Amino acid sequence: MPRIILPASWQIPERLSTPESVYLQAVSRRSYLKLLGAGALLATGAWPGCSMPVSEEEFSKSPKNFEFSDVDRQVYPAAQNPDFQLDRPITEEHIAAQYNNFYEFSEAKDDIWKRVGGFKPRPWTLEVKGLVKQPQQIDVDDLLKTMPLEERLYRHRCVEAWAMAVPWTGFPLNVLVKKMEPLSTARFLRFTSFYAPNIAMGQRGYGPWPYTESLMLSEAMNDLSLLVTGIYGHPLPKQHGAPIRLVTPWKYGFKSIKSIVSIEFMAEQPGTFWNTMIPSEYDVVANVNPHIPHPRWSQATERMLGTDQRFPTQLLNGYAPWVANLYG
Ligand SMILES: Nc1nc2c(c(=O)[nH]1)N[C@H]1C(S)=C(S)[C@@H](COP(=O)(O)O)O[C@H]1N2
Ligand SMILES: [Mo]
Repeated sequence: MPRIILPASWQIPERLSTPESVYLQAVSRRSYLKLLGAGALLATGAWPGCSMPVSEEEFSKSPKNFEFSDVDRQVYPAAQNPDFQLDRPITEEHIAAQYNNFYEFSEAKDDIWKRVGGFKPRPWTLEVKGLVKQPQQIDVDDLLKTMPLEERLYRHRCVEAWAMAVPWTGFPLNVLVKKMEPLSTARFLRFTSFYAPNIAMGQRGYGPWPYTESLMLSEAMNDLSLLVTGIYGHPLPKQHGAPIRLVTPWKYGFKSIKSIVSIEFMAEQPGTFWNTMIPSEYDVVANVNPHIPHPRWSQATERMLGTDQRFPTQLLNGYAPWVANLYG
């Protein structure tokens, strides 16, 4: 495979760059051609697969990408937890819903919402296994009935330097962990996403599919770690990771794994999707840190989706009061 020379990052406006996909593009011939074409198009300001979001009105006419199950109807909207306040406006729903990272469906961000139609998030079973006393297969509806759902306003910071601020609905991961009774040998959790290359075209391309992520048990037990089933007061649309995803707001967004099918308790640090592919760019711990640049761009500031407003990046994404003690 020839080495592909990418345009230097300063040649691509940040809003047009797709850094997490560069490696995937470099290993797939179809995408390689797309990339070369893109290089030529840069001069004209066009960029394939990167269009403006449609208006709120137009968006409201498109398929919603989420449904309420009978249980959902009883639990949404959940009460907001006042402990989590924002220092910036909430990102508009139709903006967040049109700009996603979900490589199972596309390497672009602006068309995930149009490509998830074939994905069926119900019925859905979450398997909890490994070093626990109570391994279980749990139907997501049963989880919703038994877990303490709440709404939290969280900032979300992608490693690519875009950010959003959204109301998630979910429950603390530590509630589930305690119920499963981890053995004393358990030190890590491995999260695995679904695998269905027949409907998720991206999984036909290169990558250690299915997508996996990990947390230290101590991180999983922190109150900030949230298993999320909803956003903006309703169940998660498919593009946001229906029916259940992780959210760890002090870490870069790639840790917030979507559409989880299993959580395994382990003694050793497991391999993870991005870290396995590009360890130099995607750290396993991945705590937000303005002082440690990504090898190809600065992490000093972040750009809010929708407004393009820039904020200085905060250490641990502003969540140091909750999590700094985890890292000594
Ligand atoms: N299964 C899976 N989970 C994933 C990803 C992915 O490609 N596949 N992308 C991650 C990245 S890089 C980010 S920034 C967030 C984006 O979440 P959002 O699209 O809901 O904003 O999802 C994360 N979870
Ligand atoms: Mo990301």
